[in-house]
Amino acid sequence: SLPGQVVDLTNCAREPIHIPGSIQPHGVLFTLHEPSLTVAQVSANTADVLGIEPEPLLGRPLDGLLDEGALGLLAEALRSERPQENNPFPVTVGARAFDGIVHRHLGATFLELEPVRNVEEEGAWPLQRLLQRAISRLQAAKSLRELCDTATTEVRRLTGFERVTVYRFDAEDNGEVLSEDKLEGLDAYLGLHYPSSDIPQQARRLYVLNWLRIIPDRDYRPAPILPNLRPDTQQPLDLSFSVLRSVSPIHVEYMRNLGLRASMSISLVHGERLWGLISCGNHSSPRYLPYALRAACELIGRITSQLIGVMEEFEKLELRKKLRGHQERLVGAMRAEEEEALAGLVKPPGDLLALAGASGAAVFSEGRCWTVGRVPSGEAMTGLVAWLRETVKEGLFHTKALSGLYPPAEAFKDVASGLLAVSLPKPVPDYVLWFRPEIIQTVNWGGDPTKPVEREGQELRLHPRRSFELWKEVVRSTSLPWTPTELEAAADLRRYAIEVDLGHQVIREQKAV
Ligand code: BLA
Repeated sequence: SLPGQVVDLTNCAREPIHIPGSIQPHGVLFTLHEPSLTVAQVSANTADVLGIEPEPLLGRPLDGLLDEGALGLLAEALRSERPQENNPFPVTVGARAFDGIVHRHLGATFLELEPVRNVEEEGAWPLQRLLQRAISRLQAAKSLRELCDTATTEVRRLTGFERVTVYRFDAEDNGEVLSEDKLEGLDAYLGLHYPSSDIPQQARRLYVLNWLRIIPDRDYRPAPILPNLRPDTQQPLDLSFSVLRSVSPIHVEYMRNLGLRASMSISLVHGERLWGLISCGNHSSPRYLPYALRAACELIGRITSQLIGVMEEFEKLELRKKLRGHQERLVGAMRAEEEEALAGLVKPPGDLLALAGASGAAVFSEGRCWTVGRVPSGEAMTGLVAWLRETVKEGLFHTKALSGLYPPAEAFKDVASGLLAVSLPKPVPDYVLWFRPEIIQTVNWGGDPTKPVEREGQELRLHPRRSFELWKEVVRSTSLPWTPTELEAAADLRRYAIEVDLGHQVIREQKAV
């Protein structure tokens, strides 16, 4: 937690989660001086895990503590630029077997030891065959949805977690559960939305650097690091890449309220951005996964991330192709008009709405108005057009939160929280308007948010259903955003409309002569 300060819901984003000063106690952590490999810092739980008190270890060399083989492997790993590429390596201390996990960060050398556990679910092995199968299935996916569904089922098969989901973050970092694979009988989270505050910014930044974190048992007692500050720098030890890093107490409270005993999440990264998470949870019991299995999950995360980029590009191209079809029919219809080109836009059924993914549209031309789909009342639209003529000078205007700019729109947010408008340069400009309803009415309620919540009050303050309510507040009077592809299609239509209109004008002038 923050030195001298209580972390609460208002200062989450300031909690320095990379320097908690402690670890989760299912393993032990050492930092080492190089090249002597003497112990600089050690976690306080060595007696529980290794059977040796921590204080006497400080300043001591590792030989005599680790077996010869492990010392050799450690030294060899540390000769490389990226010692972590050698993880895990076998270590024995006394008669106990451990996974040795090494890395360097900011001038500190870390050695973490996790006890080798007998994996009770033998079904999780053999790892290589499962991984092969997962990767070929991911690569065979034909859409973003199929890719995410495959990632959830394959990670669940590999890890045995009771629930695995893919969360996707939108442009504002609000999350949506896109895919889910779970034990029968658990509440469904599929389709539920969460506000960005559920995963604060510093955690997102960390998750872009370190792609996997696991909390095997939420009810752990953190083991402090001794001494608390690095002997060489007198600074807190940065645990960004430690596999045992102690997690935020706020997040632990969240898990408790969720009835979640263990969790693990794998980053999905697109460019420099946290695109989403493969999020795993266990309700009924703690869940320890060996390093090798976590590394396999991380690999699935990396391949999925790569394929997400490919799928999104592909889906954008497909959409563009589809929009071009709508555009061609609309331009044809405008050309076919004798008088007002714009009147043609409402003739081919569906095309005008589909062009912008809108639920309603209106065409204002020479003082007349045509509409398709769900639109505000005539009076409301007249007011809106008057406001546009007054305030908006660009040829293309769009917003996903109209009432924030034009307060009267609050009255018709059900129909038009989002507005996309193109104007045609005339003495009195003509308009084509597209409308989108408030987002709340367009999301798919996979998780049935109308279901009554069992617990009330304090207990619920960090509950996902509470988050869902919060998210609904965040997105009040807001529509889904207009995508760059849709905006491009509207701008293209505007150019064609001007062109066709000019053609009509020339014909009219010729007739007049
Ligand atoms: C981290 N929050 C997380 C993580 C998830 C969530 C998946 C990643 C860590 C992990 O794998 O457990 C959110 N988990 C969810 C959601 C669901 C779920 C939405 O299962 C839905 C079903 N969290 C809050 C608030 C704060 C907060 C209000 O809800 C801050 C005030 C903090 N969440 C928080 C912090 C972390 C976190 C600090 C980082 C934990 C860490 O890595 O140390």
